[in-house]
Amino acid sequence: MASDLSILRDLPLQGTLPTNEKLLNWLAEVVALCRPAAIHYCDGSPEEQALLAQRLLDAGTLIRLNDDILPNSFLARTDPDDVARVEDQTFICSRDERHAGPTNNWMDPDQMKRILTGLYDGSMEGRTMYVVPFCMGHLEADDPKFGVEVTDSAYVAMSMGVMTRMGAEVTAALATGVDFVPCLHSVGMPLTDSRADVPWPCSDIKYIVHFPDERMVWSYGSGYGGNSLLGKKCYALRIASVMARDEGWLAEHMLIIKLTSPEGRSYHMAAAFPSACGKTNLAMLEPTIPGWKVETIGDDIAWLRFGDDGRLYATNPETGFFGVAPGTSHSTNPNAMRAIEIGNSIFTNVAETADGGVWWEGMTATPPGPLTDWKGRLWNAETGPVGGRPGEKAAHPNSRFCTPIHQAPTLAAEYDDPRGVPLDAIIFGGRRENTVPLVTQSRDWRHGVFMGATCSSESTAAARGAVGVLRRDPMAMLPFIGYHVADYVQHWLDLGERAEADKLPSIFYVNWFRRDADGRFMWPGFGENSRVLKWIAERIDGGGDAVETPIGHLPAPGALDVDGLDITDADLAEVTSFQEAEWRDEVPRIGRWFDTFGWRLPRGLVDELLQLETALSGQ
Ligand code: GTP
Ligand code: SPV
Ligand code: MN
Repeated sequence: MASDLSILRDLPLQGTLPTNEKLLNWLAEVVALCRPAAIHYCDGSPEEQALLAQRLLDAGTLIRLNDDILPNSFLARTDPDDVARVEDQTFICSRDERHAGPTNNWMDPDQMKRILTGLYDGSMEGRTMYVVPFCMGHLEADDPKFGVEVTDSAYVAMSMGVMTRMGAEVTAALATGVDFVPCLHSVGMPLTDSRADVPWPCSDIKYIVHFPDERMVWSYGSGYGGNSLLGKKCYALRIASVMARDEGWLAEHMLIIKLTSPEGRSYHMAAAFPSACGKTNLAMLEPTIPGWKVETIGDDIAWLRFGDDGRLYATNPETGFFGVAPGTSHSTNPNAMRAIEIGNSIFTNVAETADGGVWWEGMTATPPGPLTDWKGRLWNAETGPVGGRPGEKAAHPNSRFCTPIHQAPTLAAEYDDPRGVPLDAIIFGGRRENTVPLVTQSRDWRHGVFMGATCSSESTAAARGAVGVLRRDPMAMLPFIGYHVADYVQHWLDLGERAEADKLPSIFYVNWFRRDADGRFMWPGFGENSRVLKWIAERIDGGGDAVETPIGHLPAPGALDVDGLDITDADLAEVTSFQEAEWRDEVPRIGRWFDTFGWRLPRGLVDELLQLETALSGQ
């Protein structure tokens, strides 16, 4: 049904409306439903970013940081209940419930639309509706993936300007009639009857909803990160994973790096670790071993497609970092600190120093004097927040920096190549205090897919809920697969079957997080992880000594370069070894995990589990 477009012309408009008919009709529908007071069609210019910042400063959403310390940078403090992704309120509303599978929340799409239409009714009253045209990946890609986010949050519009290719170039492409994914977002706090605004508007009711059959996203009630920057997890992972299933590629929660050896040989690697488990850190790693170099291509999302040469190529669809702040320091991730210090960043829920800088736990051993904590309270290291509980952290554990990727001193030239980079290795990882060794190489693609499918991690602050609870996180995609988990793993297996085996990347499994009896991390991690990357590179070239175990190939004693590393022989032996007793406990846990897949459980996974059981019983 054609909408009445006059409803668009009747509103105050900043910018120029596009000519794409589907877009105009959709905007008219949204305006009729949400009833915003004005429309701002974004052009993505620096002037516009400055204007959005000014509006957010006026509204009290942003605080300007000290220009001498962090030029053109801002701090947002969210509502204390809007600090992370809300997985319990995230839905995959496929027409058929079976397509959402056992790992996603599902509701009938019509029923969900009725609920959300009720919530969106007048939800933008008194607010400006921002129309954000964006492209995930390069505009010059073979098959550029366009989206338009409509949002009543200037913070979201501004952040999308950092995280995506946003604005006039996309509008020009839309004018040629290309399709796009409609992404509707409202914070769910209308300013009805001139009700006063608050610095961080949001709603107690939150829904992050995907309609995979229609390729559409509706988000309501949250202004935070993955809940509201809809190009990121909602489009580039959940919707894109469905596109990828249908089109024969992979949309993954992976970083991408280029590793170069002292001899000048380069390797491209993609690594999937669950949220807050080290992707940004590995993506910007500063090697501790002489002569090795890591360059950054992506830190959170990778799209993998086969090239004409039969190899698997990886691109990063994003243009910014939305990185975990706590733990980021000049010693753990100096390149992230350098990127941040250039400025042009939006910080969310970090602490503020007395001179208008930022601070978070782990940045320095002690804070530089009293702070304002993420809730806006005076805070000092001895007593914690004034009026709060002692021991409360100054920065929220999921506080983040949003920074343009071009500011990374490690950015690889290949980042700008629309074809991406051919992968030599895929690395899976998780946060496990035991069981999983520092690094394991799979025997082949199917075994590697088994490693990915059984990947597990102790939960982090990146999602609302308990922290430190062990859960399976297949390919680090548990919260991001837009369809049935069994079909997703089968898709991985099928791609391997169809490819030429010698052209596929080798698959590895890493764990930086093994702990000793005192709870201390036994592996020093961060820049020292370059030692593991070196062994992986050697393995790719057919070198690097390994021992074969029931779980795959582990570095042989002495194979890992530990020259100058501060670790005891006992700790090194423990983190790099196959712990038989722990794996005897692990196998039934994997069995129970596979039980949840139901009858769609891929045969390849069953065979791998049986093979592991047999190998263990022969030990
Ligand atoms: P998302 O953006 O949520 O997807 O997370 P991410 O995978 O990019 O995680 P990130 O690199 O931001 O790391 C999360 C936390 O893990 C930070 O507090 C890091 O300091 C910490 N971390 C990263 N790498 C290591 C490591 O090698 N060892 C240890 N002990 N901690 C690490
Ligand atoms: C994650 O949680 O994996 C993130 C942060 O990268 S968010 O964008 O909020 O999803
Ligand atoms: Mn992530």
